[in-house]
Amino acid sequence: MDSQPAYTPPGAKGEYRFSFGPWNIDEGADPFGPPVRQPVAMAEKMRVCRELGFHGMQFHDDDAVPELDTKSAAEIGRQARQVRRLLEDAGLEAEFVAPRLWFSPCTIDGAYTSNDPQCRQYAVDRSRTAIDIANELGARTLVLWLAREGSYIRESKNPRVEVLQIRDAIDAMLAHDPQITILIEPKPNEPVDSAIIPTIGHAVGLAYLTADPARVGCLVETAHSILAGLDPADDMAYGLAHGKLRSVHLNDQGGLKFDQDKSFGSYNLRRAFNQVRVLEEYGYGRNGEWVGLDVKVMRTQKQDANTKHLRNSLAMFKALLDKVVSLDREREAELIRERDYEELDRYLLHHLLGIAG
Ligand code: 3MF
Ligand code: MG
Repeated sequence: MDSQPAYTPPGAKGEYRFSFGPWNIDEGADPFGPPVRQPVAMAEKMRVCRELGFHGMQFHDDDAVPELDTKSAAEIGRQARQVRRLLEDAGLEAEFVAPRLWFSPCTIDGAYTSNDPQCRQYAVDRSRTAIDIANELGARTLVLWLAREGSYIRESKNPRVEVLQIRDAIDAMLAHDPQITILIEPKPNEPVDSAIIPTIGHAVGLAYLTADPARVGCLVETAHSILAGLDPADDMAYGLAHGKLRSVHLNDQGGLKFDQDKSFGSYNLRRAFNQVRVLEEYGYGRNGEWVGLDVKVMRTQKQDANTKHLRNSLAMFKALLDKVVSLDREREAELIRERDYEELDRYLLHHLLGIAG
């Protein structure tokens, strides 16, 4: 990309649009125990979305049209239009649609990279349907979380072939709709042992392999970067440097364990500050990019307290944005010139703690 957005001068705080997905208000089941809360209807999730100050929702294809594999194209279109009306009534937009390619019996061993050609075909057909649903919802973006693209044992698949299979699948999606933008959401593991596109570097590289790289970008999720042992702010910067960071899933993660999707800033405020900083300084959001919060309700929350993680994460983003804007840049630059990183470290921590001096 030859046109990098300008560095934003301190004080010029950006405006952001925030979103989350219906799965972010869930019933609390985990692999070791059943649901602990009642399901919340889609219209109620939308009402909460608006009330909490979010601007849009994200969807899996079957969040919008449940059990879509059993439905005709006409029926899928009709149900998607109903969801569009619900969104409009709530004063919300749809950010993206993501094909849920990890539930079907056809995708047990992967979707685009399954060893069974019929299953690969299912995955591409389902992705095309997800694009049709996106169009009905007014979303211009398809997100690919490549959940099962990889292996449980390395010898079961050919890794070079896998990369090209995903490229071919993306090319088929680009050809299906000349307007759609496709974002790759990498994650290094879970559910597979070893994902074939584990990091943002892999996702950006894959974008350049496709037939229309300008329409293929990436989505950085905080927890996924941390699971890869990387710094989420650096991953965002890498995507920004390539002009390919088109969405984010902010949350937090306490190191190398199961994917936690904790509230934004919950584990590491400084790491969260650096994410807000890199977005704000490089004009993220000024071209319509959304700030998504992919955060999970703690299983311990009671029914009537099941949206506080969303409220808290949004408030944390805004609080850290104030910290970004009020950072003393001259002082920081002076400490960098002096190579006094011990003092810079102290200044940043005191700034985050609100300690003067
Ligand atoms: C998995 C995720 C997913 C994706 C979602 C949309 C449950 O770790 O983060 O959220 O974000 O499927 O792509
Ligand atoms: Mg996510």
